[in-house]
Amino acid sequence: MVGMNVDGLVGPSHHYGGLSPGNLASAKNAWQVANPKAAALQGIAKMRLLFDLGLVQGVFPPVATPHLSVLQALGFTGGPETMLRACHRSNPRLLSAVYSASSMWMANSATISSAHDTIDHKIHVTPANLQHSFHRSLEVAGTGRVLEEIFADPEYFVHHSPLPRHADFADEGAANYMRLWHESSEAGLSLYVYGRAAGDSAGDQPKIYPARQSLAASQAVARSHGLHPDRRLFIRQRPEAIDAGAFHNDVVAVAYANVLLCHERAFAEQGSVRESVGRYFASRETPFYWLEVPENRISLTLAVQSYLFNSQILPLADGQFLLLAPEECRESPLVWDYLTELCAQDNPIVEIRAIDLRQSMHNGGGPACLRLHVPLDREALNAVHRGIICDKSLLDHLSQWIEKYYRDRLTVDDLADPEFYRNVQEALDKLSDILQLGPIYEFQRV
Ligand code: SUG
Repeated sequence: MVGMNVDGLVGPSHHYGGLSPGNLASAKNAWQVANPKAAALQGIAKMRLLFDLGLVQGVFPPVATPHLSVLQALGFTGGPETMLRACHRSNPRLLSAVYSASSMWMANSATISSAHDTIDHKIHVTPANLQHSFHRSLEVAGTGRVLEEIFADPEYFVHHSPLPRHADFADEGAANYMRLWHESSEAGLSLYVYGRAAGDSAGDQPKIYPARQSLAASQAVARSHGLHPDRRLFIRQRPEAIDAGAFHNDVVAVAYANVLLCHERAFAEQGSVRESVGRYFASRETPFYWLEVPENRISLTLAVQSYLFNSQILPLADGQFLLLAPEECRESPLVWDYLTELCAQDNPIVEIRAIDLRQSMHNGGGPACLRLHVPLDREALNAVHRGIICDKSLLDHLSQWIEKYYRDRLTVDDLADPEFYRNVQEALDKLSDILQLGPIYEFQRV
């Protein structure tokens, strides 16, 4: 199993719209000045780091913004520039939503199941419906189209439609999905984490912020992917964690191979989750590391501020792992000391590094949010569209493209600028060439 990470390229319209209630960073930075150029270059630096580590790294183009068809559907008329100006005057929040660059957070784009876990031995892909937030729901069609284009070979990949768009089936993709496995066996254990379920009592639900992922959605994804029933678990996220700002599971837990690093208050029935996972690995006589961070060392509040659990766990040689944490973890002595201790203990994590992703972090997106992990072996990897697989030359090319087209200052008000609109289209048109993807954008087809 080689596995690959696909990172969302930050789009040229990256800005701070304050569009995500329950996401504390998004609310705090609402309407601040963003720097799309720095945001995109920070993303490239992360991809470069993984490539330099010898890992397979892919890049995923941003969904085209603005979503003009949405403005039309909402009654705006005239040419693009007229509609954008009118929308800015009457409803700037809507303008922010149709221009949101939120497709960068690839962890939310889809849930992908390994061919080693599915009954037909194919890799199954379901784009998340992201129906919880309006601006994110606009990503779905564009993302799904490109996923089909990149993972096109039916010999290896099966694509499903997003789940029906209703709160009962609210799906936020791999941000609430973890796969555990051990190198000695190809099969894995799938953990689906949800925030709410039909028939919930008041005590099951968070009191301040909304729970996004529904149990019915997670069950539907597992069912349609044909996951072996004895190798999946549905786990309730702790409502208290959601109220502390963990709007996705990947803000309080991260897993890779046979390591699960989580906060003490990540899951509602934490003890029984630990037991079930432990039993799974014990029955296969393979080692498993449950690394639980106690509240008295790092509070839920600090976990959300530092985004410690949004780190990426990456394989090094000899079965050892590197933890790639956001820079905010290094800035907190409590968090950094804890991580340093963790590295010295008996577990496969032997190194920590911090990375500056501040532009994305200010909208609530850390290292793990920016990537979608795709479990695949060498043969399936050979079937992936080559144009998106990073090497030095592609990363250099993308950096030059960003330098040329991206602004270093963008506010919600700037989104009404007609020149900005033309500039974004030109940039995206060029990007589809760089990634050898053909006309993936609607505006390229009309
Ligand atoms: O859905 N932020 C995203 C952040 C997603 C992070 N992803 C994971 N945890 N996997 C969200 O809340 C903010 C956009 C704005 O406010 O402009 C936003 O959509």
